Amino acid sequence: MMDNDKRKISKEQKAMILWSNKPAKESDEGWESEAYPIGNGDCGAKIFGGIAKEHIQFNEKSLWSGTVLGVGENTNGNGKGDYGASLRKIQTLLSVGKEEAAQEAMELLQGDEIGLGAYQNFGNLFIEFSDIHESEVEQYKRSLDLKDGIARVSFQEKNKWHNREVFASFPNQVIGMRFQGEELNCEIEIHSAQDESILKHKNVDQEKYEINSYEKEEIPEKIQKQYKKAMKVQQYQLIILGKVNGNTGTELKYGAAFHIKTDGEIEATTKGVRVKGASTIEGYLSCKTNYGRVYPEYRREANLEEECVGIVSRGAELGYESVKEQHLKDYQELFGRVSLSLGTMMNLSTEDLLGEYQRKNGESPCSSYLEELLYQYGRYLLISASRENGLPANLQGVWNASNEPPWQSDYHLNINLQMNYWPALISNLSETVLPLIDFVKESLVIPGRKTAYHYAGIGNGDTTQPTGWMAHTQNNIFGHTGPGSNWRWGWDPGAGAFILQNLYEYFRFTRDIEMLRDEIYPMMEEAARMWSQLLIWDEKQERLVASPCYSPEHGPVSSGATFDQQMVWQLYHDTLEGARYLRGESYSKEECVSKRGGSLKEECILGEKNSLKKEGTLEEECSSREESKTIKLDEKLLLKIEKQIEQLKPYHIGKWGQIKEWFWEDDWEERGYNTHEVVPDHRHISHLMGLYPGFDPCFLREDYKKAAIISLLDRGESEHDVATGWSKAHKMAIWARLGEGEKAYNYVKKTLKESIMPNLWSLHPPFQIDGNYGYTAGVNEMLLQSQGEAIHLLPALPKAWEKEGYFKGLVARGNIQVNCRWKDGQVTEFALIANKDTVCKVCYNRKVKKVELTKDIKFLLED
Ligand code: FUC
Repeated sequence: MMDNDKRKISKEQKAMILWSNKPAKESDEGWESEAYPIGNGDCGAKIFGGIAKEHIQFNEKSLWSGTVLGVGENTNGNGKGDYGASLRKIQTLLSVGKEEAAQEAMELLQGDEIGLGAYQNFGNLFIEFSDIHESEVEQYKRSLDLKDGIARVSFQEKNKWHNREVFASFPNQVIGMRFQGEELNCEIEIHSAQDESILKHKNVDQEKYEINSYEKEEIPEKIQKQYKKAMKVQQYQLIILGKVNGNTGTELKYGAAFHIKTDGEIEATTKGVRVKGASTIEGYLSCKTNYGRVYPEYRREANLEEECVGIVSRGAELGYESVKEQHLKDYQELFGRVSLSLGTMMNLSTEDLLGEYQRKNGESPCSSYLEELLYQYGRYLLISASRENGLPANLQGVWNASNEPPWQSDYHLNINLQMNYWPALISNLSETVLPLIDFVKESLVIPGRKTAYHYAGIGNGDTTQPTGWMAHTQNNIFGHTGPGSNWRWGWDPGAGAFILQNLYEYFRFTRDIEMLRDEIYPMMEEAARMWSQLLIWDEKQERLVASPCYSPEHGPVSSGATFDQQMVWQLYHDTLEGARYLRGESYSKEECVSKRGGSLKEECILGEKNSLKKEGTLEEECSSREESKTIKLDEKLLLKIEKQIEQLKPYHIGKWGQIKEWFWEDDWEERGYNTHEVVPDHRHISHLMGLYPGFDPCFLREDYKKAAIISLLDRGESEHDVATGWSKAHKMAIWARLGEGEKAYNYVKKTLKESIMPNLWSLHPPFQIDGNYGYTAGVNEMLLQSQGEAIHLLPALPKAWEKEGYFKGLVARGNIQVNCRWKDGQVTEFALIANKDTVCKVCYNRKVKKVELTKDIKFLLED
C-alpha cells in the first residue's frame, strides 16, 4: 500500500481559467454568450468587464412572479382535473385501440398556467468611471478562475493599473467586489429590474482608518507600496425594496443592499453615489426575498431591509480580505476535490481555444485542455447555483437577465432538472444535491398530492397525508404540480419517479442511511403508492401499463410507453432496494440482475469472464443503521409492488432491431417517422433512460445492448444529428454506458463545436444550463462507472484521451473515492479510499480485481 499519488498529481496542476481580452458586449447577446457568471447558490451575477462602465447584473433564485395556491384562480395547475374520470376514459379508449379518440380526449388532462409566473431578473449595478479613456487602454484582460471562483478584470490606462475582483461568498452570503486604481472617480448606481421598487440612501456614519493592501501577485511592487497606507474609510449603503407585481395580497417582497466602502470621497446622487479620488472601492451586495420553502404559503416573516443591511454591514466590517479568505476556504474545499487531466494546457483566451477547436474539428493540440476546462466548469456552475438551504438550480442555474425568460427559467422535469444534478455525486459535490431534496419534498411531493387527487382520483386532496403524489413537466417554486396547459409537453406523470432517481442516487453514492430513512425513502414509497394504483393490466400487451403515456414531447399518446414503464420500474426497484437497506436485510445485486435476464459476467464490459459474487451484505455497508431510528415501512405496499415490478416489462426489441419507444411502433409503416408525430432526430431519447441515468440490468445482455445501439443511431449520428445542447450530453452518457468511447467522444466534440458559447455556457439554443451539467456528467461516465456490481475504470476512454491522463477525487457508489492514472489507454495506477471497511471489485485493463478497503486508508495499486 503506498500513498504517493498526491505528489504526482499536484505536479500537474493546470490553470483552470476562462479569459478574454475584450469586455463582454453590452447587450442581451453579451450577457448570454460572453459575460462570466459567479454565484453562491442563492445569488448569482454576471460580470461584463466594461472598461469605463462596469456592469454587474444580479439575481436571487427565489425572485419569481406568479402566485401561491388560493390567490386568485391559482390551483397550482390542478383546476381542470376531474378526479380521474377523464383519465379512466382515456385508459379505456387506449385499451380498445381507439388512439385517435384518446388523443382528442387528452385535452381533458391539461392543466393551466394561472399563477405559474417566471423567474425574474433582480437588477443591475453600474460603476461608471468618468476619466478612463478606452482608447488608451492596454493589456486588458477579464477572467474567471475556476480554482478560486473569482472574476477579475485588469488593464492599464495611461500607465495606471486598474484591477477589479468580484466573487459570490456562500459563508457570508454576499457578492463581494473590489475596484482598485490610482485616482478612481466614478458614479455607482443600483437599478432594480422590477417595477415599483424604491431606492434608499444610507450614509453609514462611521469613519475609520484601515490598512489597504494589494495582493502580491496582482500588481507591480512599485504600485503595491504606493497603496499600502492607512486610509480613511467612507461608507455608504444603497437599498432597494419592493414587491413583485402580480401577487396581490400575498406579494413576494424583495430587498437588496449594496454597501460601498472606499478611501475616496462619497457623495449621494439621485440614483446612487459618486466616489472621488479613490484608490480602492469595496462593494458588498446582498439580495433577498421573503420566500419561504414551506407549502402552501411559501413565505417567511422577514424584514428585508434589516436583513440585507445586516449582511452587507457584517461583510464590510469583516473587510474584503477576510470575506475573500472565507470564500476561498469554502469554495476551494468543494471545487478542489476533483482534478482531471486530459491534455496539455495552452495559454489562449477562451474564445481562441474554442475557435481553434471548431476550426480544427476538435483536433488541435489544445482540444483536450478545453474539454477538461468545460468539464470543470460544470462543477463550478453547480457549486455556484446550488448550495445548502437554497433552491435547486433552475433551467438557467441562478442566472437570468429577463423577466420573461425562455420556459420561465423554471424547473422542467422531463429531463432538465434531473440533468442538472447528474454530475453532482460522481464528481464529489453531494452537498449541492441537498436543495433538490428539499425542493422535491416541499414543492413537488406535498402539493403533488392534490394533483394525484385531481387528475387521477388518488388520495383525497389532503396534503397532510402521504396518499400518493404526482407532478408533471413544468414546475415553479410555489408548488405548481398540475399538468402543462398543452398535454403534448405538459402531461408527464413519470416526472416524479424520474426526479426520485436523483434522490436515490444521493443515497447510493453517500450511503447516508438517515437521509434515506427520514427524507428520501418516504417520498419514494409515496410515489410507489400512487403508481401502484395507477397502473392497469393491458390484455393485448400482457403486462401492467402506465396509461395514458406521452413519451416526453414526442410521438402519439399511447399506453405502456417505454419511458413511463422504465420510470415506474426504476422507482419500484429502488424503493424495494431502499426498504431492504432500511431493514438491514442482505441483498444481492446479482439477484436483481439475473431477474432482468442479465448476468454480472456481462457487466464488466471490459473484464475477463470471471464469476463475480456479491461479497458484502447491505448490513455491512450501512454501519450507521444500528444507531438509527426505525421507520415503519408499508409492507403491504412493498409486497404489491414486488409483484407489479415483474409485470412491467419496460423494454421490447422491435421489428428493425430497436428498443421500442412506443409499444405499437412495430405496426407503423416506415419506422413511423413523420407519421404518428414521430421525428427521426428527436432530441429526447426517453426510451433509453434505463441505460442512463437509470440502470436496468437488461442492458447488460448483448441483444438489448445491440438494440439500444440501433435506437441511438436511429436518432441521428455525426453531422446528421441535430441534438440540442442537453440532448448531446444525454447521448454522450448513454454511449459511455454502452462502453463506446469513440461514440461518446463524438458528442464531446459536437458539444464544443455546436453548443458552447465563448463564456462556455451551453446553448439549447438559447442558453440552458442543463447542457453544461450534462456534459460534465457525460465525461464522468466515460472515466468511471459504478452503477452495477463493480467499479469500472475508464469504461469508455476515447483514443483522443488515451495517451496519458489522470483523474482524482471522483466518487463511486458506496462512497468510495477513486483516483486513476493512465498511459497509452492502460490504467497505470489507481487509488481507492472508502469511509468504512468494505470490499469491492474493480474492472480495469480487462481485469477484475477484488479489493479490500480499510476505512480512510488509501488503497493504491500500481500496475
Ligand atoms: C424540455 C425540452 C425542451 C427544452 C425544455 C426546457 O421540455 O424538450 O427542448 O429543453 O425542456
